[in-house]
Amino acid sequence: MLATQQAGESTARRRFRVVLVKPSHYDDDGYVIRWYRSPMPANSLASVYGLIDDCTRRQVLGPDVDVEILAIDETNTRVHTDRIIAEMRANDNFGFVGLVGVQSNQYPRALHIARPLRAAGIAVIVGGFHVSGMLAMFDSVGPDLQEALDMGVTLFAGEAEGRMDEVVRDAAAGRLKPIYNYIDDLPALEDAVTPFLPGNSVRKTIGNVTTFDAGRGCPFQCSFCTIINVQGRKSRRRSPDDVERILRKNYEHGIDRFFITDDNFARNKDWEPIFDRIIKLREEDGLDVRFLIQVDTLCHKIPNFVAKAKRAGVTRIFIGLENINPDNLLAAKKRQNKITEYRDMLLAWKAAGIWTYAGYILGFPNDTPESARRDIEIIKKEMPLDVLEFFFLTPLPGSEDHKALVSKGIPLDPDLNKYDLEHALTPHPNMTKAEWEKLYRDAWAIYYTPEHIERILRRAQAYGINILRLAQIILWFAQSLAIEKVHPLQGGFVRLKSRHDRRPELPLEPVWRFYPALACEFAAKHARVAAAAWRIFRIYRRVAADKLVPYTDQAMMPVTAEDTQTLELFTHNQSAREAVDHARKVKELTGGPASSSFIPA
Ligand code: B12
Ligand code: SF4
Repeated sequence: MLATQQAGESTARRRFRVVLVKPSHYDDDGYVIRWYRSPMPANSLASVYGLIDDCTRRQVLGPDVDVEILAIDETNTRVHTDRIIAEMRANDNFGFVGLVGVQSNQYPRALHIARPLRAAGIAVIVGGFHVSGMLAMFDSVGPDLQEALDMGVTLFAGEAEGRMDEVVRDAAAGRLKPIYNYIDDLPALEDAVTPFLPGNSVRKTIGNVTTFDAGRGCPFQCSFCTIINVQGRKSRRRSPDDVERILRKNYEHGIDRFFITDDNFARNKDWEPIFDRIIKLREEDGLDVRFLIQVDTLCHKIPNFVAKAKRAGVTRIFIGLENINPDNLLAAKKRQNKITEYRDMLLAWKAAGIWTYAGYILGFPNDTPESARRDIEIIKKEMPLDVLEFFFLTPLPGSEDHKALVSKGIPLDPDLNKYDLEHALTPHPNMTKAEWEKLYRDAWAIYYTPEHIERILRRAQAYGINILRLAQIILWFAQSLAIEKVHPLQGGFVRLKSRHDRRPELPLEPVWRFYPALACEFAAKHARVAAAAWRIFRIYRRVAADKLVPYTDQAMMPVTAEDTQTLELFTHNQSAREAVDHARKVKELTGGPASSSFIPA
């Protein structure tokens, strides 16, 4: 975990200590969410580590200063502020603590980590989506950013590529500014320093997977999205050479599975040269690398995109499906999501033998508990999707929705810890808060029934997908909320809790209560996981035994003109019917592929 700047011989050598912490956040009982193993290394942490490591190698503090970097991901490692203070003190506080990639839900935890450090006189810098999102959308700092400034914490908004030298030098000279704001000056990423984390950090994650961003920015305008306001709408990307460097470096260390974190890789302007380079690495140089990428619902219309993704080793895609009600999509300015394209798109990926994950947002203005339940049933029956995950519609700081609500003075939940897409935070026109929360809990159970899990596995087997691996992922997604009470994306392997790592607003539980409760919880959870795993394994065995029996169902049927009359996806409400009419008109006017192939002209 230590990167040391090697410099020439000198008796007056100094050591500049940088401690990078990627904070976690608190669960609903107030305990820090931490695991024995988290699913994968954090790209934000790797990016910032890589940038400081680069400063180190270029000796930006001069040849007489060694720079040590320690990276801590709180989702898999306990943050001991007392130890950080002791080590910094032993070094005359020559260094800083960077709170890295801090999301809104992690901001309260980040400030709790910062407070004792600041009291000990240690320089602290906080960066990430909360600071960037707030400074992107508002002219003045709100109360939460002000709280950090009052503590003497430095805020960093925007991206650090090309800016880290200044920050490191200012920190070393003891003259950090209160705010570094680069939000309106986003750096190019070609030849930018690539993300990197040392082996000790990576080993605290499950398996041989890591993350990197091949690009940033998305051209669309979804009103709930923070990315476009923080990372912009223009595609900025790493070069194919950069991507090859990242892949080779990881491959040498046994890491061959990657989550490319671009929010929309289909709109990375260099998706094709990047895929071409990866195809070369796989087909000519023998690197068996595989990928999960995020794409939009029109990606299948980009010539060659799906075919090259397949050859480049993409085995899974994540799609922001969000909703099947066109009124809701329109309300969220998600105009690129056309329900008339959904089946075409999913079938294109399926034909390539690629798994599909999709996100579904609950709580759009037209949703009611009944309509959302019906929509999930329609998806199960008519769309060949593997993994579906649910979120609350959330006004995330940095989004247009958040800004609009704040400007209108609509009451928002003041607890940033809840801005994790897993809480109901605003009043809803058609649901009480309790109904909305119940809908969120029910949605997982409605989708992941034993019958539907069997159907997903049968479909996958028919498309030649590895169903044992898929069954494991289904176990994770189906049980995470029920057993661990967190979204699967926040999950990990074996939950760890420390009595002292509780929100300061909540009381410290006595030893006699905390530890017995923890032991019971541990035993009960693992019994439930074992039972759920056994149930899913039995389904898997049943499906695997029928390997040679042909399987098909409604969702797998090729798209036809009759679909518009027969499928509930297109007939379940007025706005769905109107979307079909609209697609038909576009096809008549353009005579071409502006809408789905199944709409008769
Ligand atoms: C990959 C990813 C994940 C992965 C994480 C994998 C991984 N470990 O990397 C997974 C799928 C697990 C995940 C989960 C979640 N995520 Co996420 N995720 C992302 C995504 C797509 C990319 C993150 C990234 O790598 N960005 C690129 C880095 C380089 O950017 P950055 O973090 O801003 O860092 C730069 C600057 O901010 C600055 N900087 C940052 N820190 C520091 C520190 C210092 C000292 C300095 C000088 C500079 C600096 O320099 C960096 C380099 O330029 C982002 C969207 C996005 N485009 O960023 C969402 C995003 C960060 N996630 C988000 C959310 C809400 C979540 C979840 C809460 C969802 C859920 N309920 O499960 C969980 C939380 C889990 C957790 N413990 O973090 C939101 C946060 C929004 C907000 N305002 O808070 C985002 C923005 C997406 C969205 N919906 O808007 N996520
Ligand atoms: S498609 Fe995704 S990344 Fe792009 S604007 Fe919409 S939500 Fe944001």
